[in-house]
Amino acid sequence: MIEDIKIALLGTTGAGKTSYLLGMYAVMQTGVQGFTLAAKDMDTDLDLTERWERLIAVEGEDRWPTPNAAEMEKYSFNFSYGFRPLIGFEWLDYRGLALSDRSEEVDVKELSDYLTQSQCLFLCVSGEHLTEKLTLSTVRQLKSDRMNQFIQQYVSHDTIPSSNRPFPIAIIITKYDLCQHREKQEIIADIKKLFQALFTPNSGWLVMICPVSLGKDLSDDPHGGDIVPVNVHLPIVFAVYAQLRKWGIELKEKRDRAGQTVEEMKKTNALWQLLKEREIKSKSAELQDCETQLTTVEKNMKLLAEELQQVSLFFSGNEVTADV
Ligand SMILES: Nc1nc2c(ncn2[C@@H]2O[C@H](COP(=O)(O)OP(=O)(O)OP(=O)(O)O)[C@@H](O)[C@H]2O)c(=O)[nH]1
Ligand SMILES: [Mg+2]
Repeated sequence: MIEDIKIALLGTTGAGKTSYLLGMYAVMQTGVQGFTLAAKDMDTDLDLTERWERLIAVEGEDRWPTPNAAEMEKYSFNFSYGFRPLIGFEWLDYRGLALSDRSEEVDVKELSDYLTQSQCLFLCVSGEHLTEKLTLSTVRQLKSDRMNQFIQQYVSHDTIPSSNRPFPIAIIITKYDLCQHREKQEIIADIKKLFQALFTPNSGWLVMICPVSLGKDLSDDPHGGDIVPVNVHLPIVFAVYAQLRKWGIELKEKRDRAGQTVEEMKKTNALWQLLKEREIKSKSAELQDCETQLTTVEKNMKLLAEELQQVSLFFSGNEVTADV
């Protein structure tokens, strides 16, 4: 099992971060294609479920979560296939206003620390500000410039992404019900303008653009319509896929190195080989081990990639499809 991945979510206040977390958890608790999510802590599980039930059952303003207060809420989840844990991850929910605050505020500091340690980033942009063609005020409403600044400052600080070390970012268009009257391609073009740096050649960013919504009819009345989550599982599937992909690249490099060493050892004379027998054996075992792990990684990647066929994926600015 791989170490836990940290996912950071950037989005201004009201972008729908907490609502998204609740919806995503509810859907993934039941599972999609055998993939499930469970909070590592049983009480957290109950808490998230209760808050979700309120969102479905209650009508009016009260159904929605209250805006986050200054303290950070950290969640730990297990992502499993057929109840076999594949990967664990950590999720931070915080008050979106922190995006606009000065860096000496405690939670701004905590957020930036978390960002430097994250392996995957989710950007939340709300569909309520994408109902018409992009203007200058869109940038202000979404705080997209602020998000770009956070990415530059903290995310690509220690880990500059590259072709061999891609960094995954999911741009989540929350409340998509509010802008779905527009052509999807038009919205994607707007997103690419807002976050230009993430779509530049050779930059190493692996970017998914994913519309999500908690309901189809909420556009008429967000306090009265039925809650029917759409696409909420895809960003998580993407995060796990990207992590396995990265792990696959590392395993291949390790395998190739071990393979080369074994080849070289076998080229030496017989006496030397006899002396080095144990070393050759252990290297061969390492090689075998890499192959086995790689097979498992690729099998899981294939399952996840199937789910990702319907979303727009870009690597260093080029549109790509999820493959193994
Ligand atoms: N139409 C529609 N409205 C939504 C949807 N999801 C959330 N909302 C609305 O967006 C509001 C804000 O959502 P939150 O999840 O509290 O936003 P947040 O990003 O957590 O905000 P902070 O905690 O202040 O950072 C909610 O009160 C709802 O009115 C959705 O899928 N569709
Ligand atoms: Mg919130």
